[in-house]
Amino acid sequence: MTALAPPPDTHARPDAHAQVRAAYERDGFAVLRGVVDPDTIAEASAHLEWLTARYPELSPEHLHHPLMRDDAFWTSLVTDPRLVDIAEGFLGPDIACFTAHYICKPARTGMAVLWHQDGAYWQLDPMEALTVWLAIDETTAENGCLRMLPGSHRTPLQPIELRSDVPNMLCSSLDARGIDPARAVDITLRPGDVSIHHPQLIHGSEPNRSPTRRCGLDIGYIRTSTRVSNRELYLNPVLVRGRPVPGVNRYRSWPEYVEGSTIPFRAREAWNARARSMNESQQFSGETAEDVLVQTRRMIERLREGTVRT
Ligand SMILES: O=C(O)CCC(=O)C(=O)O
Repeated sequence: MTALAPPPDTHARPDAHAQVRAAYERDGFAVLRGVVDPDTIAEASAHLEWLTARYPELSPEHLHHPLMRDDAFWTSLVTDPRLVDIAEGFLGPDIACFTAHYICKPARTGMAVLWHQDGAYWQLDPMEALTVWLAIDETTAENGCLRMLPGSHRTPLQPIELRSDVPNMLCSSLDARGIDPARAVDITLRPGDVSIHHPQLIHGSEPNRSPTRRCGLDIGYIRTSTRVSNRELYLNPVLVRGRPVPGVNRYRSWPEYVEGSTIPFRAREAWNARARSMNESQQFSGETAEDVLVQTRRMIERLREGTVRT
């Protein structure tokens, strides 16, 4: 399926950052190997199973961030310094997370994600953002790994078209008539690897045709100077590092671990100390009390209607 050479790999080498940067600037994406340790990935996998058992009415491709609004494990993952360091390399020292969701494609039935540019679904001003995709499972061409079109990040944002002719997670795509799929690169990852991409990069993924699950955590980081305007769709973002810019966004506090509100992860006590210290150092706003399932269903409904940008 893949015609081009695989994406450049980077490990924790002294020149890794320069290589990642060069790949990102040239292609609009890059791959970083072995970013997150196996024990944390095993916890993320347990978290995913916990969420799917808790919300059996949701398709596992749609485990969106409202479900994890008050979830200490999830917040510990999106604020994990190994991931935030990557974001800092592109966005600078003041960073927030405005969205993150597990995209889990079950064996044999997992849906495709049609060609799209992330920025077309976001209302960010300015569009200073980076997508960080953390592999929870191994990803392969057979199980529906990400596919990127190198250099397509230089394409302006294209309109979204509703698509119901094939099962697909976003219920939409850009006009794909000019796209040659043979030019796409398969992003094959091991658990704990990360791929990053630009908000204008054209990418997608095939259905899962394999006997194994394919899951990743798809995280959107922004500079704190970027305003998140789509208030019906996004919650108050999470400040993950540095300082907020006054008057731009309101941030929600870091949730402490409470039994039953997430999985009992190993670092929960250290996390609670970190969360308390963060919450004391900032003036965070309270989050809406709306039911998390209602918020999630609204997100899915708006994807179906194609009203994600209004
Ligand atoms: O996980 C997938 O297959 C698609 C993810 C995606 O489109 C994204 O990270 O922007």
